[in-house]
Amino acid sequence: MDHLGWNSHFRRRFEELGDGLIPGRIFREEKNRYGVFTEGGETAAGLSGRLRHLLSSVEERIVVGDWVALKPEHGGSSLIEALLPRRTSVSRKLAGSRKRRSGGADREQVIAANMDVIFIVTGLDRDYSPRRIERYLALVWNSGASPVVVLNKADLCGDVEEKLEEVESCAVGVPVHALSAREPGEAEVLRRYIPAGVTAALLGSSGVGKSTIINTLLGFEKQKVRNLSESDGKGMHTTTHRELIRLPDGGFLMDNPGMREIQLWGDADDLDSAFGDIEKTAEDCRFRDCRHLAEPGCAVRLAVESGGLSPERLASYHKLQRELHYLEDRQHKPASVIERERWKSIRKSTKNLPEKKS
Ligand SMILES: Nc1nc2c(ncn2[C@@H]2O[C@H](COP(=O)(O)OP(=O)(O)OP(=O)(O)O)[C@@H](O)[C@H]2O)c(=O)[nH]1
Ligand SMILES: [Mg+2]
Ligand SMILES: [Zn+2]
Repeated sequence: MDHLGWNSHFRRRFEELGDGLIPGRIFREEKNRYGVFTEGGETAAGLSGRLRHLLSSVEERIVVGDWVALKPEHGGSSLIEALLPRRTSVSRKLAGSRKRRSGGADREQVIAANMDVIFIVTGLDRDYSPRRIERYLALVWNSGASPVVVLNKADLCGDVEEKLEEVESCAVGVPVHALSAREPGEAEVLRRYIPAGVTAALLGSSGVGKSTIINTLLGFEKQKVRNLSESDGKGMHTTTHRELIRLPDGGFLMDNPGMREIQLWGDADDLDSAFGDIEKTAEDCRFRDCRHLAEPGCAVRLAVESGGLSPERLASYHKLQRELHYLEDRQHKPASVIERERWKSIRKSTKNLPEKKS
């Protein structure tokens, strides 16, 4: 099962569970029915009553990419009895609503689990925005996966080199590729990030070409792609489901519906990774806790004045920092603690499953 992304991390956790279970990986989710890859092939599965109860009490759900433990049932389908701890997870913030039972608090929504690589896809047409790329980068650093920036639709852009340089300066240390997804020869550079055993997700606004990238790498039209005639259909999502797609001789690529807005869920450390250049410059600020606003001896603002750092990038940093500080106040527990606590009760619950009749 190594080609599915199975490794010693998941195996160890799986072995802590009760008997009679088999491991599987979620590749599709549709209204509480799941498509799962197992060693023996694909199976359809639903949640066991226990697990549904357990997950709803911690406001968690199973998502595409998750590793689970299944109990095979008569007739070929299975019940999901446990969710294995995630190695990485992509989360965004669902704004609290007063109408919700949660009492108006913001909530975390996990949209993908156990991704190794995340392609942040932007179009080099009207979609292009370095500020949005920065938000995506903060989101990806928070997930634990490695980001790769894809500037698609290079054929529609007159100054690709300039854009590449601009993005490289705000995505420090992150690979950036400009290409046209419809050209097989150009999309090819992405394949090296998705060898067998690796799982990658494509994130970006609607219409940037995520599904096109998948089709080109596959060599056939598996995913529905927006028609040219509809290409002005604002707010229209062509892809409506999250799904893992296997590349021949390679790993998995997850297609996603376009994201309308990126609300961050994370902490200040993720921001530091996304703004490594600012953090580095900040080492020369006079005050250790300099916020780079109006403090004397601020090296970051000096860099802006001397043209070494763009004022927009600093503004973006401040804006994201405000959002994250706000979130940190509201989060009671770090994600790792929640993951640990959930695992404890999941593991316990599989120990007293009814004995399998043989
Ligand atoms: N000119 C040009 N058009 C492209 C390129 N890549 C994709 N497109 C077009 O852009 C449109 C949108 O592509 P999709 O692949 O459907 O975009 P998506 O990101 O999957 O969109 P959603 O599924 O709605 O999130 C289609 O008409 C594609 O043919 C490219 O490199 N150059
Ligand atoms: Mg799509
Ligand atoms: Zn400073």
